[in-house]
Amino acid sequence: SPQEVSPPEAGVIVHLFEWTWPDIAQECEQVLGPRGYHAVQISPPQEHVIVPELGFPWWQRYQPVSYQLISRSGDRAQLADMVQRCQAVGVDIYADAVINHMAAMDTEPGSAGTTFRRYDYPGLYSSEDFNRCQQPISDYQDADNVTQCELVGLPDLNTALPQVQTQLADYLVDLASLGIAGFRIDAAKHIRSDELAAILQLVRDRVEPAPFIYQEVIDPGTEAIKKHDYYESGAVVDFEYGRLVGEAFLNVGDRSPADLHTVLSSADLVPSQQAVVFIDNHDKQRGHGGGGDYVTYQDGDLHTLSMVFMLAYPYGQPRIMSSYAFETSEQGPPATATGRTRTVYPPDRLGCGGEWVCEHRQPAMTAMVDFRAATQAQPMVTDWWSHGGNQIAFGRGDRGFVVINRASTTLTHTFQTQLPAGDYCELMSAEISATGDCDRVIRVDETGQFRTTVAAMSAIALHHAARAEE
Ligand code: LAG
Ligand code: CA
Repeated sequence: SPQEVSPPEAGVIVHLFEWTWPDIAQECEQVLGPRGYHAVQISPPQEHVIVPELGFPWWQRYQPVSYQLISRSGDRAQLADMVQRCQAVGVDIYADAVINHMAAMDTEPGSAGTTFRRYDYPGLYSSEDFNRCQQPISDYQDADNVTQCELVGLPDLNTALPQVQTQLADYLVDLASLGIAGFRIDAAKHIRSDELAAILQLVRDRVEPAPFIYQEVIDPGTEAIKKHDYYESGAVVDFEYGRLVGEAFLNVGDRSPADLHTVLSSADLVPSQQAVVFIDNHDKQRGHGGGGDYVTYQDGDLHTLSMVFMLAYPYGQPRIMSSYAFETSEQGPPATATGRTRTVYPPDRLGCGGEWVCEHRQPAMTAMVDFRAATQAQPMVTDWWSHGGNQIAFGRGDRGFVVINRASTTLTHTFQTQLPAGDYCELMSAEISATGDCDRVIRVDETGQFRTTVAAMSAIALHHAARAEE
C-alpha cells in the first residue's frame, strides 16, 4: 500500500546547502524555529572524497567513501548536537542520502581518513557488490541502463543484493538513531523502484516513527523511468513544477505567470500530498542535473517573486534553496585554502547576504512561510486574476490573498477577495520594518474588496491571522 507522506501543511523545507553542523544548530535557534520553518535538508553527512586539485568542489559530498559521519560539515558529535538543538525548537532534520553509488575518485583518502579504491571500500563493499555494467549511463530510454550502469561514472551499487540492502539500511537507521527525521533519496531514478522500496522497508521495520522519504526522480516525461514508479515508497521531488514556474517568470517563449494556474492544473505533476517542489535546487542553479530554465538567486527580484508564488500556491511541500554565492559551477562553499568551510556564525562570522546568500532569511521568504502556515487549511485557489502576462493575484478562500507584480510598471487595482472585512497588515512590509510593526495597513471592505498599489517587481500578501491593531 502507498506510504503515508507528509501533507503540504507539514510546512517549508530549507536546504542549507554545504552549511556546517554548528551553523545549522544556531540557525535553527535564531531563525528557523522562531520563523516557523518545518525542516532543514542537510548536505550528505557521510565520509566523502576530497578533491584538492579542483579546489574542493561541492560535489565531493556526492561520492561516499564510507558511512562514518565525518564530513566537510562536521563530525558525528556535532551532527548529533545539531539534530537535538533543532528538534528542541521544532525543526526537523532531513539528510541527503547518497545510496545509489560510491566514490569514483580514489587518489586521496576520504574525509574521515579512509583509504579506498574504486569498487573496494574497506569493511563495506568489494567488487561483487557492484553492478556489472561498469560503463557510464548512456541510454535514458533503457531502464536497465539507467539503474545498473554508472551515473557520471560513479561505481553503481548492486541494490538487488541482500547484503547491499542491509548495509544501506544500517546507514539510514544509524542516522535515524541520532534523531534525523527524513531522507532525500539522492539519485532515486537510478535505483530500481522495487529495490529502493525493499531498502526503505528495512528501515521502516526498525525506525519509529517512520522517516519522511522524498525521492529524487527527474522525470521529464520522455524517459523509461517514471516518477509514479516511486510513489509507493514515499514523496517524490517534482522537477516539472519548478521548470514551469521558472519559465513563466522568465517569460520563456510566450509563457507568463498569467497562464500558470491553468498550466499547473493540467500538467502531469506528482499528486500534491506526495510532491516536494522547488524553484531552484543545488544542481539546477548551476546547470547540473540536466540543466534547464530555472530561476536562481542570481536573478534577483525575479527569483523572489517566483518563490513568493511557490509559497502562496497550494501545491506540494515547498523547499527553499539556501545558496552560497558562486561564479563557476564546480566552486565549493566559502573556504580556507585548505578546504575548511568558512562559517556564517563564529568563528568566521561571514554572515548572510554576501558569500552566504541565505535566501531563506529574506523578508519576503519569512513573510511567505508565515502566509503558507496561515492558509494551509484552505487548499483551493480562489479569485485568480491577471492583467497582461505579468500581473497576477489570487486568494486562498477566506484565509489569505497575494498579488504578484512581475511587470516593470506599477499596478493599481481593486481586488476581489473572500477575506472578512477588516484592517490587514501587509506581510512583506511588516517584515522589512525594523520593529516588525505593521507599516502598511490594507482595508478589506464589506464586499471583500481592497484597492491598492503594488510597485514594479514586487508583491504584497495578506492573511487572516495578521490583522492590524484596532
Ligand atoms: C544527484 N541527484 O540525483 C545530485 O543532486 C547531484 O548533485 C549528483 O552529482 C548526482 N546525483 C550524484 O550523486 C554531483 C555533480 C556531478 C559529480 C557528482 C559526484 O553534479 O558533477 O560528478 O556529484 O561527485 C563528478 C564530476 C564528474 C565525474 C564524477 C565521477 O563532476 O565529471 O565523472 O564526479 O568522478
Ligand atoms: Ca543504480
